[in-house]
Amino acid sequence: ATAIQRLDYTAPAYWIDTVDLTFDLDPAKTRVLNKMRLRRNPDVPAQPLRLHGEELNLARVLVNGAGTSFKLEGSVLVLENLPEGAEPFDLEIFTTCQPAKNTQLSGLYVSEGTFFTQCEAEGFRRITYFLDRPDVMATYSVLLRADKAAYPVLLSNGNLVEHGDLQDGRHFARWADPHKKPSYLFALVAGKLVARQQKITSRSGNEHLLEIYVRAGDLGKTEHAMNSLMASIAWDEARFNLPLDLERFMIVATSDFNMGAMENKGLNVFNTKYVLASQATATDVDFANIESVVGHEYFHNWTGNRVTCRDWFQLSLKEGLTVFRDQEFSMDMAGSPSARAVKRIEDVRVLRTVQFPEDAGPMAHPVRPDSYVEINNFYTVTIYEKGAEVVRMQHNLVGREGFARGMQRYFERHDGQAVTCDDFAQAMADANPDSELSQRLDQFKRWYSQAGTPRVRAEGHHDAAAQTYTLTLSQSCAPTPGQPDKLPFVIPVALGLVAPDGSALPLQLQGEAHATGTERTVVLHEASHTLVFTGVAQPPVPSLLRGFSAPVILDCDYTDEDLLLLLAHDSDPFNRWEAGQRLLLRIAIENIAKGPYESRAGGSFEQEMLPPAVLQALQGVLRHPQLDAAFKDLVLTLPSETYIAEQLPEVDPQRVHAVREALRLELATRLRSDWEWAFEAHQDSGAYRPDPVSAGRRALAGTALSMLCLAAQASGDVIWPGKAYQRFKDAGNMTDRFNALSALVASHHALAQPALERFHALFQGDALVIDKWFALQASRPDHGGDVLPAVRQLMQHPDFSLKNPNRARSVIFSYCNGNPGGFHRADGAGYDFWAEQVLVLDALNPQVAARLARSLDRWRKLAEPYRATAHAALQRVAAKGDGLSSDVREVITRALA
Ligand code: B3K
Ligand code: ZN
Repeated sequence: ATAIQRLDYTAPAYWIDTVDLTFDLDPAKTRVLNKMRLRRNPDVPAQPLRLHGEELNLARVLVNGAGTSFKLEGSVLVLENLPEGAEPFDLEIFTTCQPAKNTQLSGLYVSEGTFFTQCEAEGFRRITYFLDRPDVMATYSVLLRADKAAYPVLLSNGNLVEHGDLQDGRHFARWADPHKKPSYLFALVAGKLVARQQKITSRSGNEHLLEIYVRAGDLGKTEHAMNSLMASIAWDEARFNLPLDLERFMIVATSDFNMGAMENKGLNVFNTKYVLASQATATDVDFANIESVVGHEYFHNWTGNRVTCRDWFQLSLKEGLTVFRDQEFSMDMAGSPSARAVKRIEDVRVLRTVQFPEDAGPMAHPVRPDSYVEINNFYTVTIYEKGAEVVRMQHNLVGREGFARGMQRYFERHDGQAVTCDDFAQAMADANPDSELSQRLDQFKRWYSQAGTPRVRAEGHHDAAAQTYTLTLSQSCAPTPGQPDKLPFVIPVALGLVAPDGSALPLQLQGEAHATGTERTVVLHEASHTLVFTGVAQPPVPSLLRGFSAPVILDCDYTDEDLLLLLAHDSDPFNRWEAGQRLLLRIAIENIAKGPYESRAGGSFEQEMLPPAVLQALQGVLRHPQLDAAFKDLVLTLPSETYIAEQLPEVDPQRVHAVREALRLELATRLRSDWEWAFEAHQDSGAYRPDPVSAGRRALAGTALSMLCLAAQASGDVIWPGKAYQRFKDAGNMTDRFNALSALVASHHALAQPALERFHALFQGDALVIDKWFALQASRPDHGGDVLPAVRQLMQHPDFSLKNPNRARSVIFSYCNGNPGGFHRADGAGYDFWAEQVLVLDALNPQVAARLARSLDRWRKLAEPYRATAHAALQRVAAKGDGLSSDVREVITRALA
């Protein structure tokens, strides 16, 4: 497979105006008749038509009703003798495919007896020969025929125009989609499903039918998804003036799905994980994820479907923008400023623990990549989450109203088109001509073209005599593969100054007539820039990058006292949390540097690591009368092993694990009575509701319980594990039940085993809950290498299956990606397991295998012996050579490059 280059883009040589598809659905052999109306693109030199196809059996090709000559060049169908001139012509292609054998879950496949499709990015070519590229937009009509008893429900995009019975127990349905669309948005579903239906009237007075299709027993778990869908529709109309443009909007859930969900026009297909929820089976986090994913897919209806991508290099045009929209939706739904801040912290945590490492590793790529081998490898946190940050910076530079104007301009210009990231930024700038975005647009667009995480260094100096505070901000960005030199970015830095007494200082820059406000955004666009604040009597502590105003790493030589001041007083909740994280990170790093823990007495940390002032500050947050429970929970959660590891030049993962575990234990024991208080004070008696406030209370109570079990395990106390077991048995909702189970499992208490058995018996047959059961065991804190054998054991369990992506992820990914202490073993056995699983999965499902292949991205940072064994494992996978999918090969090749 050769790399595709962004700059090689050329317009298609043909346009496809209409597509008329007839499916005779049969799991073993489905027949597909594809009648298209095409015309030559007059702007492109005349050339043969080259259609993509994959794993298809070609039976017939007709041009204007007559047979024609054709060639197959690998997977490409080449037609040379097409009618000349500008007149449209008809092309009819008849193929068959084998959905039951499709384990890749791309194209047309069968899941639990029901047909589903997944076409993004290049799955449509596994259904029929086509110009399978997003800039070819056509009008589709689809006729589905199938056995009526086995497949009573027949769905495709758009409106149902006709349906009825056929001979031999078969029936049919004809669907017509009024909107032009690229092939990646095509979908069909056929099987035994039932629907929750909801009629709504939009603000403009139009009626719509909303439907959520699931398996018969799951109907009771669709209420939250339906509420989320209605809320999404109302939100997009209210905030962006974007209405639902369909009479009928359907969501269908399947338990076999490669990712979260898919925004097919009018027929979204979802992983059951992001649809099904009930108080008894889903956690608060599940409820929140459902709201966010339902929103995300719905928002694609405008940002992605009405305006789509010209080519796949522009993927972030729709993904970054739609993630930004779903983040804003969740924040608006959360309501209070502090609940918004909690959501922001959670989003930034994902960005920094997953995207920053990606941007510093072998798979680093710009938000708009320049080349790829396999596009499926580029559905990354960089395209999605960093892309959303790039949109968020534009939002912050033009303001909320200005951003809404820019969106309006974007749709006025590009509705119905396939466009580029440049087009979006241009519309945003043009709608806000006086903004800093418009003035520095070309430079701002480096966020799309340059990979890597910029670092901003801040240095402050207080001059007591002059009463000035001088702050110098400078930026740099390390080289990434293929990009040795970086030019300066446009970096909005939201900042304030905190006085020693904790108050916010009014801000006045030298040359300004008077002070205005206590917070402002400085736009750093040079390599270095110096600000002089006047009227500053005492040395302040700068609060920088408030709300995480840009996706950068901030280096600032804060003292512990500075950080304690910010943790106690910063008016910006994000930076308040950040100050606490910096303190904890610093303590972790210092102790990691102190040398191998094995060499210390008894292999344990006898010395206390948390200075009294830090402990007191954390206690102050925990006991604070005003702060939200959700925020407290975030402050009291240590930086993850992955995040700590990223800050180190060379990583000994076992040392990181040992130090973090020891810190957790110390936090548990030294704040024991505070945790007891926290647990008791956050018990809810009322009816279960997954809103952010009560979810936050449950989260904090859950953390408290796990701390108390941890402390109990160290002291031999039996009260708290007993309480946890009781809570596990009696809990009225999955959040409390699962938190209690996790507390027992994570503390390695003897009650964990009976609790796990009971849990399994209770939820047998509920796949999503059984996934949690597997994941919990594969991600539990490692003790002396005990997780890997447990993982191998779990894979022997009758409920385990490699073919179901959710189940494979719950065990293998939870271990390889979610459990650094268990995975990075000095004997290399974790890496051996990884190599084994990548190879086995690759034969079944390359997309899932390629995700797993990313677990060793950061192997070069590892200390010996980890580095050498990881390298050997990578080479073992690479040795498969042509036996690998192009997906896995691209990831491994980059890792070894
Ligand atoms: N657009 C899909 C992702 C498709 C992934 C293809 N490998 C889901 C989403 O981002 O909404
Ligand atoms: Zn998306």
